[in-house]
Amino acid sequence: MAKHDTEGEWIKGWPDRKRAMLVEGKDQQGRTILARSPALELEGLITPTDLSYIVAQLDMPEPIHPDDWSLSISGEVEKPLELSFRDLRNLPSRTVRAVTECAGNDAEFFSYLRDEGRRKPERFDERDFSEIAKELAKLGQNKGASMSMDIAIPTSGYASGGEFTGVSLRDVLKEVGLKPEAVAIRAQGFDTGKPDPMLVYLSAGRRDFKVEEPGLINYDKGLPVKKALDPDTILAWAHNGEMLQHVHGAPVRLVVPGWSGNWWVKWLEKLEVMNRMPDCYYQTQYFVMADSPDSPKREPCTALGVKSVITTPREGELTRGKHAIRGLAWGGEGGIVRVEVSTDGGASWREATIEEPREKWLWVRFYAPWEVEQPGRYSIMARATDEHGRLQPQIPWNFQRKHFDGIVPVEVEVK
Ligand SMILES: Nc1nc2c(c(=O)[nH]1)N[C@H]1C(S)=C(S)[C@@H](COP(=O)(O)O)O[C@H]1N2
Ligand SMILES: [Mo]
Repeated sequence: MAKHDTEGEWIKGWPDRKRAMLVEGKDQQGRTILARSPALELEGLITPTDLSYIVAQLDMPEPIHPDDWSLSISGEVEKPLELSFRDLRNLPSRTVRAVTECAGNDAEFFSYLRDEGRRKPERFDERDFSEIAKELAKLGQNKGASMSMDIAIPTSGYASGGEFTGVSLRDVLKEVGLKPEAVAIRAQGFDTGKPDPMLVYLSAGRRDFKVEEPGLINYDKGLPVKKALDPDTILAWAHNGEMLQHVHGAPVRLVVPGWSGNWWVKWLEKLEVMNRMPDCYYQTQYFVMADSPDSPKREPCTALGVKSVITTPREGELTRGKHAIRGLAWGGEGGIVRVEVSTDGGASWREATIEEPREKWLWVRFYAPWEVEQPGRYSIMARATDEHGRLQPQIPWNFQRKHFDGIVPVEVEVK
């Protein structure tokens, strides 16, 4: 039995398997502001809430009681509104199952695939956050110095599968009446803070360029009207069958299936309908796609690419005989219709089975049996195709290394 699968604690009187854990990072007040999910080590399709990843870009806000909360909707509308939690819950609800993936998930693999000789990142790395915090602090003290950003901060573990319940944003926008000049909905959270340019430098892996420092801001994003009117774009108050937790944006967050996590604005307090794209920091400075910081062509990161990740076997030694190649696949523009696997480093491919159920915005599980008798080194790969015929990978190298969807070989040695 592989090490990761051995027996763990005794749970309620029965020996249990080793339990997967969230790896958390806390602020000075002890609040969790960052957490990596063990989603790739789990079974099924829905990541338990307590094992879902967490990202807060600004300061973690104080929780607010739903009775003291309201959402204002203003701007290019016929009838501005202020909705209480109760008003919102009096509207028809909708449940959406979707993958939330941070734009920076697996970013290190971009560098790995590009630079030969670079250390391979670990998808199942359980390194302590306090160690990482120390490395980050060291970088922070060296602000201004020209230094290598080549440090091994784990970038994997920022994706989870969840079930979200709320009301379609479209239904709320119907209540207020969009004016024809509406272009974007600026969604604002009640969390505030000063964005640290270090995050942009870290994300780029270099610091020889200037990053705007906007000072104290609220987290906000300007969602284009077309995506805002997709019925699966919802204002969610529930997650995995329970009321939304504070760290995930309670009382109400935006859920934007297919688009990277940064669009899923947490702790919502305001929707402002705009007649132009707003100049949000997390849309024009951070979470942008361009091939270099100086490139005049900068697009906000939107839909995720097409991605598959092998969860078994893991890198290392394997016995001869029967094995199963398994993993998860998902995409930013809808359902996965095909997954292929290779055991010869991509020289030949064969079709994997996509396991049921298959849902448009959620990941699917794939399976391919593999019988191997010949000892030696094997390079196992998977690649997915979505319902629009988009084949993995879709996302080119970009300087902030966002939306990684590349094909990462798993190297095994059959003994
Ligand atoms: N208000 C607010 N919303 C936010 C953020 C934030 O810092 N503030 N972080 C975003 C980012 S970058 C991600 S990846 C997701 C993470 O959602 P989760 O913590 O529920 O997994 O929330 C997004 N929504
Ligand atoms: Mo993110």
